Order: sequence, then C-alpha cells, then structure tokens
Amino acid sequence: MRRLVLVLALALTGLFAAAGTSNAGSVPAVWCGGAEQLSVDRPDTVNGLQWHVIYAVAADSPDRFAALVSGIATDIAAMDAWWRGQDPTRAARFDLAIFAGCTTTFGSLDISWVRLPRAGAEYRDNTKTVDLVRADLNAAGFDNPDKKYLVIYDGPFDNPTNCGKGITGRIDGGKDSYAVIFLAACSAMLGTGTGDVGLTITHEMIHAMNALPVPFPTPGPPNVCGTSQGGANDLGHPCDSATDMMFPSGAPGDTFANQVLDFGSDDYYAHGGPWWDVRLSHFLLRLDSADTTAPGGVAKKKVTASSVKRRVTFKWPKAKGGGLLGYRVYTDNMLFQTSNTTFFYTTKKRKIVLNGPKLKRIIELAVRAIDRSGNLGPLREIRFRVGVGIVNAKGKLIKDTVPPSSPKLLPSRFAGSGIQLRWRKANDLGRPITGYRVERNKRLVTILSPKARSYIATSKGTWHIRAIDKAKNLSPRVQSVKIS
Ligand SMILES: [Ca+2]
Ligand SMILES: [Ca+2]
Ligand SMILES: [Ca+2]
Ligand SMILES: [Ca+2]
Repeated sequence: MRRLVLVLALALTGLFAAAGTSNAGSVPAVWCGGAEQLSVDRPDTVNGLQWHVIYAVAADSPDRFAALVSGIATDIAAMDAWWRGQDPTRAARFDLAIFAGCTTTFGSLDISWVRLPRAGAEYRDNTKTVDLVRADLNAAGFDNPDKKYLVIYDGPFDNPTNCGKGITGRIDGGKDSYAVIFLAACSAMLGTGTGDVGLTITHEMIHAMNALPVPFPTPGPPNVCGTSQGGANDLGHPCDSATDMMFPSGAPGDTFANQVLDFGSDDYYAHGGPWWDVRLSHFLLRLDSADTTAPGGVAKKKVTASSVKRRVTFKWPKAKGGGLLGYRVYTDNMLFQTSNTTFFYTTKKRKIVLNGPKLKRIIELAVRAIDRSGNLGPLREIRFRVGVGIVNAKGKLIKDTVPPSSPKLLPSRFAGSGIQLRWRKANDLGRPITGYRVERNKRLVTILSPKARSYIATSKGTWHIRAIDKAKNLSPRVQSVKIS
C-alpha cells in the first residue's frame, strides 16, 4: 500500500504541479489504440511472463478511458525509464498489442477496458475494494497464470490517502497477482510522468512482484519498518530512507527523479540475501541477456494424458531450443506446483501425476517451456476426461488413452495337465473391451475373446491376464499367478 501524506499534499499542490511539468525524464506517450475500448486481453505479441494493464470503471461511474488512457501510458513509460535508470539490466515486461502505425512501446500497451459489474457504492469500502475488483476481473477472464495485472480502478473509494495496493505473496502470475491503483484517491498528476499515479504504479507493482514477503529467514531484510512509523507492525515496507520507492508513504514533491529502487540494495532488490529478491522476477525483462527467442514448442501430437483409477499422468516430449529452464505446467488454468515454493515453479521432468480427480471429470492440462531469460514457448493444451481419454472442446472422445480395468483374478484350479486361471469380466469404464491378453513372464502367449473367463496354463512361470480396449490399450499388470 502507498499512502499519500495528505496534509502536505493539500498545502503544496502548486509545488507539486511545478515539479511535474519540469520533469525531463518522461516522454508523453500517445496510446495508439485510439477509440478502441475492448474488454479482452488482445492476442499476445510478447513472449514471457508479463504485466497486463486494465482500466476498470465501476458500473455507474463515468467512463473516462478515452480521456485518461494516454496519461496512464505516459506514467507507465516514465516508470519504465526510471527502472532502467536504477537497474540497466532489467525492465518490467508488459503485454503489448499490435496497433497499425504505432511506433512507440508504451503507445502499444495492451490496455483492456472493463466496465465492472457492480455499482461504485459496492466498491467504495477500502477494506473490500481490491478483493471485489479482483474477483470481478477474474470472472471476466483476467486470471492468466502467466500474467500479473495492473488495474487502474476508476470509481468511488473511501480512503483519500490510500493510493493503491499490490498483493504480496505471489511470485508467479494468476488470479491473485494484482496491483490496483485508486484514481479517486490519488490522480492529481496523472499523465505527467511523475507524481502519484506513476509512483504508485511502480510501488504497487513491486509489492505484487513479491517484495518483502513474510515470513523472513534469519537474518532477513534489515530495514523493514516494523512499528517505526507509529502504526501497526509493518513488515512489508522498508524504512531506511524516505527516498525509497517502497517507503510506506509518499510526499508532495516526490518525483521519479528523487526515488530509488531499494536504498542500500539490502531489503528487496539486488540484496543478495536468502529471501525473495524482486530482481529475480521473470516478470522483468533480462536486458543483460542476448537470448530473446522463445523456446520451441513441444511436439503437439505427443502431449498426452492417461489415468489408472483416479491417478492421472500428464506427459509431454522435450522442447526444442537451448537455454531451457524447464516446463511450466497448468491444470485447469492454474499453475501446477508441488509445494508452496518461494521461487518460480518449473519442472525439468516431462510428466506430472495428479491424484484424486473424480472419474469422468474433464481436466484442462497444458504445458509450455520457459528459458533462463523468462521467454515462454507456445502453449500446448489438451482436455482429458478421467478414466476415458482425450476429448475435444465439446467433451467428445477423440483419443482413448486410458487402459481398461485389470481383470480381477479368481482362485486357480487344477485342471488335468495344467492350472486353470480364472478371472472376472473387465471393462473400459462402462464400454466393452475387445479381448484378453494372456502373458507368461510378461510375454504374449495368446489373445482370447472378450467372452473368455479362464485359460489353462500348462507351463511354469508368472502369468498375467490383461484386458484390451478398442484403442488397443492394455490394462496394467496387477495380479499374477506363479506356477512352479
Ligand atoms: Ca495481450
Ligand atoms: Ca534498503
Ligand atoms: Ca531462448
Ligand atoms: Ca480405454
């Protein structure tokens, strides 16, 4: 959260404005989308984990998108220039669109326009604003696990000194990776490339890239505020310098020119300690890396899933291209993680196992490669019906990848010259099977009809009976009979 020191702000409004107009560091950006007000995330043109910008207006508030959008782009451009000045090896990676004739990066920002579903009166309680705005934007589809969202909220808000809030605790992207700016509280210098909006955007984005996540190891960041500001125990901000971009409050006269990214490089950025460092965020471009190419896709045809009972295995082949960091895996549009890791979750393995999904449920499974510079390969996605196979968007089976059940063996009997193996009928989740495969020492002996329920074994060895489905999947070897 970034607070404005309101008393001073009122007293020094004139000075504040003067500082803005004399700021030489920012370039006004003209947003190239023109009159285009789309409530979607436009097709992506940038490879990598990225920040997506949303202008969100309450249902009954005046729509100021057209009037404000270039100012928002200008303040984001100023933030970018400042960041590169603080650390020439990094810059936030933004979602960019293709607009005909556009020649500037920040004119090309993919900014979505969203008319929120609730009236402003519902959002105005500052203890609820972020949760409600986020939930409504999630419902509108802004929950991509490869994105963080910067939201400019335009509607009533009842705390005149709270300029914004960034949610800490998420290194990765997705439905709770949000930074929200409250225009009603702090918009005096919007579009000037400095002042509240630009500084607050930067401050909240740093929070949302997981600056100062509690709990800390020991030793941890040396300068968290604690109770030094007279309020509650604040562990989410540093208090070593009022010039720090993450200082809990801003003051009139603050501009990008007098703000630094982690004063002393010891708390949240380039600090070298064992707690999360925002500089490692994959939401930042690696300007010090020559690798700007996305890793190759994994071969589509070999992305597959199967299941045995309620245990689902999702597999994919190796991605092409060098510098591979690993794979990001998604289940139902959520990043798959094996534990609550403090670092970006990637796996070098080429399969994951899910335990417990219900039979016949459809799960969306997806994978993409990521390289060490944070470039992402193309997304490969399948829909899998547990116990059945790969299905299309309508839920229709397109490839049976699931073996039938294993025939349950009954006690064997002596039968003349051999041993009679007996079993109960197997099935392929309700569908008929096409036969039984008899194996001795894991080698094919014979195939029997689906009506067969017994077989007389006449030699020593380990015997298995496996069911075969229409797609020639074989049931797993579960029970066996040993003849010695
Ligand atoms: Ca986009
Ligand atoms: Ca510091
Ligand atoms: Ca690469
Ligand atoms: Ca099957």
